Formats: sequence, structure tokens, C-alpha cells
Amino acid sequence: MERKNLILLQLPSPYLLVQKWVLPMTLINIKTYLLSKTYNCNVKIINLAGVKNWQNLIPLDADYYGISAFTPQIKVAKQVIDFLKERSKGKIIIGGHHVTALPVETMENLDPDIVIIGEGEEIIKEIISGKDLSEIMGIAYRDNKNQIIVNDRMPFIKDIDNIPFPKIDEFNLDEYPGMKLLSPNSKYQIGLVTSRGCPHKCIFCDANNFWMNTLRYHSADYLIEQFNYLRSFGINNFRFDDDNFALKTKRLEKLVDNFVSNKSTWHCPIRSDTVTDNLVRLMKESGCTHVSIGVETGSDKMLKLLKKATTVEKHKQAIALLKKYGIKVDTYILLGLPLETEETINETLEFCKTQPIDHFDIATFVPFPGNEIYHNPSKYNFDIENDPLFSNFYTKSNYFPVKSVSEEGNRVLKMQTKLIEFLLERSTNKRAFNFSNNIK
Ligand code: B12
Ligand code: SF4
Repeated sequence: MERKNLILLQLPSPYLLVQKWVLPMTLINIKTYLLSKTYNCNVKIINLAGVKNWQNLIPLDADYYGISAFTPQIKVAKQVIDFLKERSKGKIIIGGHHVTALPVETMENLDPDIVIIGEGEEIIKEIISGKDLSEIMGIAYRDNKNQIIVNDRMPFIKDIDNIPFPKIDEFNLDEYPGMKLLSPNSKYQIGLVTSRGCPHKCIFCDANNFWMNTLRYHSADYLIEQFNYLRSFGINNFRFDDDNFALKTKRLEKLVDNFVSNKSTWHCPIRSDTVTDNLVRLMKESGCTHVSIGVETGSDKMLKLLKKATTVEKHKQAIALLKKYGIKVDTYILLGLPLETEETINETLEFCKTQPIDHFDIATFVPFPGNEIYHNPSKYNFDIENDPLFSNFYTKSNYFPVKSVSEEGNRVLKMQTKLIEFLLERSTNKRAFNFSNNIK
């Protein structure tokens, strides 16, 4: 069979302060998978992040180009696709959470050859093998009448241990500042995803749409092999990017010895409803330095509205337990949620003031495609701007849902400003939240 050339392109990120922050793990993952499962292709990753004249970096004679895009990268994805379409005969493939939520719109507005819907490893393998597109599950494409066709989703890979862990040998880790956040026993840190999916349905998140309520874990044996491989590069500090890393206590129990004997350190996000005394003891024992709790809000009314499936009381209990064992607590706080009132924001402010939180990570709610609010905005009294390229999608105040057109709106904005002022004073993550401009 003829060998095919695939070029995987890591896009610039208009809203990241440091462009080449961490390794392009998604693309490394795809490359490792393809090279381990097929013999008919060459795969090259090209990182366009932070490169001014990225056009000069892309060879034009590849058979396939693979792009991965988050919502904030859709505009630049379009520029890259346009560039390639003018100059190369290679087929252009795009994947990621955004295009999975909007396959038809992506075909219409970006005009790639193929959209990958969902988990991509098996799909790209089938594309490269030359199989007819009509027979490949999990893609959108145009047929010979130029009609957009969306095939059924491909079933998820049952046992994710069959996906080899990403091989990072070709990369110079010193080029990625986000990997150099040091800890005493580690030269670098790395972000790993050790499970796929989430059983929850928070309305501000697209996990439910992407993973269709499933959750699969890598085994402890798989992870131990991966950690040992990574340690050979001086990586002994792990940031688990999973949504539910610590949920599987039995797996963690099996990992403890490996962490302890290698003096590893690690941290992860955690849901407050999963925190138990036994779990936190295990975490501490195995080198967990800090966790990030998805608090989002200090109001039970808002937590219920968000379908977060936890409570303020559970947040408090989790924080107390973590502090008892000496694990530092970061919290994610979401600003600008729809249907907030002066009272609910005040509850969040009180929560933040009174809880022994070490660090606040603040973000403005953005209605990413795939989440319930994006697809049902009127239900949440929310306006979504019709912008096919999502050009201004990430600019903070654009999506702040409360307009200062009424007394009530003004009161909400004033309370929001108080909360922001408090958080900014306490946070090291001082992104510019200038909602005060909206107040009359
Ligand atoms: C690690 C991570 C980061 C890291 C590193 C990102 C990076 N460049 O690698 C950092 C911290 C930098 C980051 C930043 C942000 N992130 Co982030 N991040 C993640 C996280 C936790 C893991 C990503 C990952 O490695 N997954 C594992 C890989 C294997 O899965 P995957 O990336 O989805 O890829 C699979 C498929 O999507 C598909 N696929 C994807 N691309 C392609 C391309 C081709 C060619 C093919 C064939 C297949 C394919 O196949 C892959 C394998 O199955 C995910 C959540 C999650 N659990 O996935 C969020 C997530 C991707 N991030 C998200 C967001 C919103 C952001 C931010 C905008 C957050 C913010 N408020 O600032 C920023 C913006 C970044 C930017 N580029 O502009 C959203 C994306 C939503 C969207 N609609 O785009 C996610 C899904 C979280 C969520 N549920 O809301 N993020
Ligand atoms: S916010 Fe976290 S818990 Fe909620 S659906 Fe998304 S990944 Fe799952």
C-alpha cells in the first residue's frame, strides 16, 4: 500500500498569554496511535503557535493535514484551511470539542474536507487507510453532489489501555514554559489525561455532549509504565487534567507505592462531592500537593441551576478535609453566569471571604458550543452573538449577560464588581476583568 504523509498542525491560540505553553498533547496522542497501529503513513507535527509567518512552516505536498481546534481557535483554523486549500491538494481534516458540537456549521463556515466528530484515533486511522468516507463513522464531509453528510458517531474505544501513551521523545521540553513549573524532585511537569469522559451534565460544560455520559479509565499498570517513561525525561511532577482523576480510589491505591518510591508530586482538579477522608489521606500519602475544586459559585441556587450535582455544604466539607491533611486548595470561580442575582453573587463573595482557600482561579463564563446554555440560550435569558468564526467569542465583557439597563441590572453588576475586586486582590491570576465599565 502507498505510504501517505500526514501533517498535524498545532494552531496559534489568540487568547493564551504564552503561545507555546505546553506540549501539543492531542496531536502527539494521534501521532503515537497512528504509528503504533498502521504502517502506511508518515506523521509529522508542526507547531504554529507563536510563529509569525506560520505559512512558511507548512510543507504543501502532504496527502493529509490534521488540525485540532478549540473554540477560540476557529478563526485562525479558517485562515490555515484557506491557505492550504489555495496551495495544496492535501485533504484537510479538523477535530476537537468545538467541531464535534457543530459539525455542519464547521463544514459550512470553515470548509475543511472532513470533520472528526468525537474520539479521533480510530477515525483518522480509517481515513488514512483510504476507506470510502461514506463507510467511516464519526465524520462529516461533502459527497459528490456537494451535500454535507454527517455519519453516525463511531463507538468509543472500549479499553483505552489499547491507546498507547503519547511519546514525547522528539520534543525539547525547555521550549515549553508551562512544563517548567518546578517542584523539588522534578525538572519538568506534564499535564496528563488518565481517563476519558464524565458522568455529569453541568450546563456550562460540553463534556456531556462530547463523551455522551461515558467514563473510561486507564489502568494503574498502564499509568505506571507511562510515569516511568516520563521520568526518563526528568518529569516527576504530574498535573492530571482528568475531570475525575481521584474518583477511582482503588486505582489510586495501586499507584501510591509508585508515587512514593519515586518521590513524585502531583495535583488534579476534583469535585467536592467525591472528597472523603480516606481519599484525601491517600492523596496526601502519595504526593498530592494541591487540588483545584470546581466550586463555580457559593450559591446553592446557582449550583442547582448549573446541574453541578454538588452543594455549598459539600464544597465546605471538601475544603476542610483537604486542609486537615495539608493539601492546598485552589478553586475555580465562574463569573458572569446567566440568571445570577445580587443575592447569589453576594453568597459567592461570602463563601470566598470565609473559606480557607489558598488560590482563586477566576474565569468568565463563555457559552462554548456543546454546552446546554449555548444550545438553549433563551431558556437562560442569554444572547448568543451570531458569529460563524467565533472571532470575539472569548472577549470577556461581550458575554456578560447582565446589561445595565435596569436598577436590578445595575445592582447585580455592582455586586459582581465587588466580587471581582475581592478575587483580584486575592488571586495571582489577574486577568483583566473590567466589568465596572458596564455600570452607569
Ligand atoms: C489540557 C487542556 C488544556 C491545556 C492544554 C491545551 C493543549 N493545547 O493541549 C490548557 C491549560 C492550555 C488549556 C487551555 C484552554 N482550554 Co482546555 N482543556 C484541556 C483538557 C483538560 C484536556 C485536553 C486533552 O489533552 N485531552 C485528551 C485528548 C486526547 O483529547 P482531545 O483533545 O479532545 O482530542 C481527541 C478528540 O477531540 C479528537 N481530536 C481533537 N483534535 C483532533 C485533530 C485531528 C486531526 C484528529 C484526527 C482528531 C482530533 O481526537 C482526540 C483523541 O480522541 C480538555 C478537557 C478534556 N478532558 O479533554 C480541556 C478543553 C479542551 N479546554 C477547553 C477550553 C475551553 C480551554 C480554554 C478556552 C479555557 C479558558 N477559559 O481559558 C483555554 C484555551 C486554549 C486555547 N488554545 O486557546 C474546552 C474546549 C471547549 C471548546 N469548545 O473548544 C475543553 C474541552 C474543556 C471543557 N470541557 O470545556 N486546556
Ligand atoms: S464541569 Fe466537570 S463535572 Fe461538570 S460535566 Fe464538565 S467535566 Fe463533568
